[in-house]
Amino acid sequence: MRILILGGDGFCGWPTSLHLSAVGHEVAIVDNLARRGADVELEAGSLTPITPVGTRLAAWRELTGREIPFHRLNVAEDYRELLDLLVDWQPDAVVHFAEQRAAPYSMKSSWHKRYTVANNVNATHNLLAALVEAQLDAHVVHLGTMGVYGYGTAGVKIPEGYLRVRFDNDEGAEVEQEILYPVNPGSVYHMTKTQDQLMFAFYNKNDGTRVTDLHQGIVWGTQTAETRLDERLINRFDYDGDYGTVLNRFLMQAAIGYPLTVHGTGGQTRAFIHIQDTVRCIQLAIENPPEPAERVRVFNQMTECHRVVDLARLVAGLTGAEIDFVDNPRREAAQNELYAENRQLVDLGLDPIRLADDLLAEVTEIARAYAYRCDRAKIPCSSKWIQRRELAASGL
Ligand code: NAD
Ligand code: USQ
Repeated sequence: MRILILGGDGFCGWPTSLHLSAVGHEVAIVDNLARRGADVELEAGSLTPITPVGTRLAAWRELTGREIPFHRLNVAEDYRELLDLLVDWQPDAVVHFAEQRAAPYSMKSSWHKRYTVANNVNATHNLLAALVEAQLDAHVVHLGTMGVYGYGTAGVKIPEGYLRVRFDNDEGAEVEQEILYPVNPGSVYHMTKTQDQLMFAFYNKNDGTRVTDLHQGIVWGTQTAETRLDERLINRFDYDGDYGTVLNRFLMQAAIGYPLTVHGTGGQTRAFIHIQDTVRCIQLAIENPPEPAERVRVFNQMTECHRVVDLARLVAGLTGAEIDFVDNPRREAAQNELYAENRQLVDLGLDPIRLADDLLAEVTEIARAYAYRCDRAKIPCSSKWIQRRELAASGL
């Protein structure tokens, strides 16, 4: 298949591009390098030494003989270029990673909030409008988030996208319907993902656009079978307070002897998936597209749920690291239960990688190998959900 990867230079997009190319698909990447720009803005780069896009792609060509064309364009702004590319290249599927994905970054200031909304909402809408204008029936595979549901549970597993509800109509008869699961975003970033859902539902209903929305949990790990082939292909490893995610941060903190930064009590429960499973799930979604006129498919792309404090204890047990319970910079429940359904991807053939597998050790080894690149000053989370001025005004 011909597969266009929007955001193909990022943490999930790069290994996905290589994996799809390795299994024989024809792949092209679109990226505006905004993520590399954020490294410059935040003065905090990837722990691993990622090479420039041209070097990455040349290394892949040299190792495998496979070409991956690269198009530098802003999906949220360069509509005409995106449309021309879709018309010229005629992809069978478009994988959409091209959004600002860090919750703390999205809460840093009003500029960051506005940038995240403008970038994410316009990127998704431009893609949908361009597919219609190009009269292209490409399957859109979007990276959404488990965070659209919020992290609560009504005592049942969170279903995959839709909730069956029963209510009495005006005549008193019981009516049953399936609705999109009610959204409950916890940051401006997560809010943009709930808006993406509405756009997919509308274009699917109005234009028959075929969409699979992958509600992904927190991705951990860094390397995949393909990125391991050569150091020039190495994947990024975010550890800073804005882009670093919790388990990779703990593994990296342990590797450099920095106490593990548990926010609050650590009672927050979240869903997780290893990066190797991410690329496999995307392959499964692409190779099993929705039928024409099928409603938006939603898969929960996660393999297990853990409490933050349990992850800290696990890493501390493996490495001897200390745990530091720090004030929580976010506004989130101090503790929650989380159970989520993930049957559809398992039924399609996903064999989940578990935390118990030896990949925790691999991540620790990578973190140790590149520990000299870490700037310890960038580790604390400085982005606060409620700024001091707002906090005083609200009396919280
Ligand atoms: P990332 O920031 O590493 O990659 C995103 C890529 O998209 C970057 O290379 C960036 O330059 C590019 N991009 C952003 N806006 C763009 C635009 N307007 N035009 C062109 N390119 C643009 O993020 P990631 O971790 O790879 O996440 C990819 C997707 O997966 C995101 O949509 C995110 O919401 C979702 N996701 C990520 C995680 C995770 O733990 N990393 C978990 C769940 C969901
Ligand atoms: N946390 C800590 N200590 C840290 C960092 C985080 O205790 O040093 C806590 C946070 O307070 C939060 C939890 O760990 O309760 C998860 O935080 P995170 O930064 O690992 O993940 P999150 O902000 O939820 O975002 C990440 C990705 C995002 C994706 C989301 C999936 O950056 O793109 O959408 O995971 S999910 O969490 O399922 O919504």
